[in-house]
Amino acid sequence: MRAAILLLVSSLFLYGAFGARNGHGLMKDFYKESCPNAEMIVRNVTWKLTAADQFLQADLLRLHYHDCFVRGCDASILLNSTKTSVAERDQDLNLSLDGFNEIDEIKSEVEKECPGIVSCADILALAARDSVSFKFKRPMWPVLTGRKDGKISLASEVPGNLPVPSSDFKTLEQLFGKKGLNVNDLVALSGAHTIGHAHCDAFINRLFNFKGKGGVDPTLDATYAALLKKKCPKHFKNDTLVVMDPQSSFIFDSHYFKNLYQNKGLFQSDASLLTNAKSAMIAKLLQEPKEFFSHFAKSMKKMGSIEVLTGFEGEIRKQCHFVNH
Ligand code: HEM
Ligand SMILES: *[C@@H]1O[C@H](CO)[C@@H](O)[C@H](O)[C@H]1NC(C)=O
Ligand SMILES: *[C@@H]1O[C@H](CO)[C@@H](O)[C@H](O)[C@H]1NC(C)=O
Ligand SMILES: *[C@@H]1O[C@H](CO)[C@@H](O)[C@H](O)[C@H]1NC(C)=O
Ligand SMILES: CC(=O)N[C@H]1CO[C@H](CO)[C@@H](O)[C@@H]1O
Repeated sequence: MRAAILLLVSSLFLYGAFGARNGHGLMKDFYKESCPNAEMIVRNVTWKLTAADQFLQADLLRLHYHDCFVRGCDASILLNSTKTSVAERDQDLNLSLDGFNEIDEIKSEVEKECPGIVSCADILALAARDSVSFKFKRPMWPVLTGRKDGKISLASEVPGNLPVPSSDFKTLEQLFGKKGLNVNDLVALSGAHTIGHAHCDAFINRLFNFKGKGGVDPTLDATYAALLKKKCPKHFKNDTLVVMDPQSSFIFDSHYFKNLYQNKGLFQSDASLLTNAKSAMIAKLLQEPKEFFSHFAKSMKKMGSIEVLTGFEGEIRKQCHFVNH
């Protein structure tokens, strides 16, 4: 008895200390027997949708990231608010999330072939990978499967788990650390900002009255800052979109890190990667496309394993927006 308690205590300790829950029970091609075409259906539908909408790869990649950082990769980001509880996706920070309808479309194609077998969390992880991979016609990172869907989604769990764009390096390091991700992962995954767009409110604090001193963030390139001010004046329109990687915002490449080194990282969180010697060194290395792709792949595999539900945990949702009855 005493030994059992000791074992329990020490394994709890190990779990806590090393985030051992991350990825337990995931495997390659989990649906090989139960739904052999699942991954191909997800890929085919995702590619069709991506061909029709060049914004989709960024939408899905971001959705997967937001899912994983709050309550693990359990598709909690896809759940709608209910009468009694406000869901993650309806937290202020998240109002700009998109891609939900596309996930529904992919899910319904998979359900046609194998009802009740493939989780929304796996579909989201696969679709994010496949959408970014569309132009390359090969998978840009490995996605293990076997995730189950969670039943809880709380807006109140977003702050403190998801970094905000004004986060400094220490905060980012800490928030990523809580998820079992290190500085290598932080830098590589920040490279996701090589695609996509942002709203003015995410960086307006850098343009006017930065830290209450009345001016522009001195770490932001002055010419670029002037351009941003034109797009996002003090009284900006809340639907203005700004590209995050100016020359190639639809192209998944290592250009983000070149921009970063020209002091054109859009958010303080981006710029902060140059404020630490180690992360700055990694960011320099990742300017090289080959290095970026291989680091990104490794880190995405880790991110996709954060606090996953597997085995008898969770459920396979019938509809990604709602828990089963
Ligand atoms: C390091 C901490 C991070 C912060 C503070 C951050 C913050 C943000 C913010 C503020 C936006 C703009 C949202 C908007 O205004 O509409 C954004 C966009 C985006 N983020 Fe991040 N992010 C971080 C890490 C990541 C990671 C790890 C990924 C994925 C692996 C990611 C993927 C994206 C993508 C693809 C977009 C573009 C979305 C679109 O165009 O629809 N971000 N991020
Ligand atoms: C997916 O697309 C490929 C290429 O177009 C096709 O050969 C294959 O039959 C499709 N598979 C499924 C399951 O939709
Ligand atoms: C879920 O909520 C979103 C945003 O409030 C809404 O647009 C959507 O129609 C809802 N989805 C379903 C299936 O009810
Ligand atoms: C943007 O501003 C308009 C007009 O002020 C408002 O009606 C709308 O709800 C805002 N949209 C968001 C997403 O905040
Ligand atoms: C649409 C939009 O951007 N909504 C909110 C997103 O998060 C920021 C930061 O918390 C809010 O200021 C926005 O109102």
